[in-house]
Amino acid sequence: MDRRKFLKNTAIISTGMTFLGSEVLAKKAGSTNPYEFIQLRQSPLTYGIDGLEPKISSQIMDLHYNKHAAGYLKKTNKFLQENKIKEQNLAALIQSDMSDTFLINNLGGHFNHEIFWHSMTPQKTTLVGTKLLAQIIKDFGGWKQFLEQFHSAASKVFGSGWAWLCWDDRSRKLIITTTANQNNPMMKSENKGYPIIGIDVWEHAYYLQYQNRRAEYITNWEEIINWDFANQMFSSILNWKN
Ligand code: MN3
Repeated sequence: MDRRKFLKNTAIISTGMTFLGSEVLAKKAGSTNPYEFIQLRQSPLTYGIDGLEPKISSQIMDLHYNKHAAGYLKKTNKFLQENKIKEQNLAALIQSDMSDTFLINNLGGHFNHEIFWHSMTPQKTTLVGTKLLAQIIKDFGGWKQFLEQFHSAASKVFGSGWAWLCWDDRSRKLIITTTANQNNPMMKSENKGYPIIGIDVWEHAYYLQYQNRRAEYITNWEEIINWDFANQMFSSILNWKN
C-alpha cells in the first residue's frame, strides 16, 4: 500500500481529548483506547527536569526530553503535514500497517517516549494490593522473578531499543518483551502486546551519566518506576480489551 493511500485509510479524526496526568487516564478507564493520551504534542513532565536526580541527571533529562524526544515529534508532524493529514489518532496509527520507515522511527519515537516519561516518578509508588501485582505474581512466579526478567531483558537489548512490560491479550498474560530502535510492541511488525511501562536503553538515555554501565542504569531506573501509572495502564488496557 502506498503511503498516501495508507494514511487516508488510517486517518481518524482525533477525539480532542486532553491529557495532563495519570489521574485523567484513570477517569477515562472504560472502553477508551488507553493510549489516546498520546497526542501530537509532548505531555508536560509531571516532575521537574531535575526531578529524577540522582537516578537520572538533569543534563540527560534536558537533552532527552527537549532535544531527542522533541525531535521525533517534530519529524512526525512534518510527515503528517507533508501528507496533508491535519489530525491523527496516533493510538490507531501506531497499530496500523505502517510500512514507511520514517514514520515508524519517528512516530514510534514520539509514542515510546510519551510512555517512558509517564513510566517514571520521583514519588515512591507501590503495587501493594493492586490487580497488577497479583497478575505479576501469577505470570512471573513472584516479584523478584519479574524484576530479574525485566532487568535481564533490558540488559540484553543489542544496540538501541526498549524493554517493556506488556499485556498479551492472546495468552491473557503479562509478558516482558523488547523492541529494537523506536519500534513499539503494538506495531503490526512487532505484534507483541500492549505496553504498560517501558525503559529506554538507547545510549542517549544513560550514557552521559552511566557510560557503559547499562545494568546500573536499569537497576536505578527500577527504583523510579511509576507503579501508579503502571497499575492504571493495566486496568485501562483490560477494560479496553474486555
Ligand atoms: Mn530516548
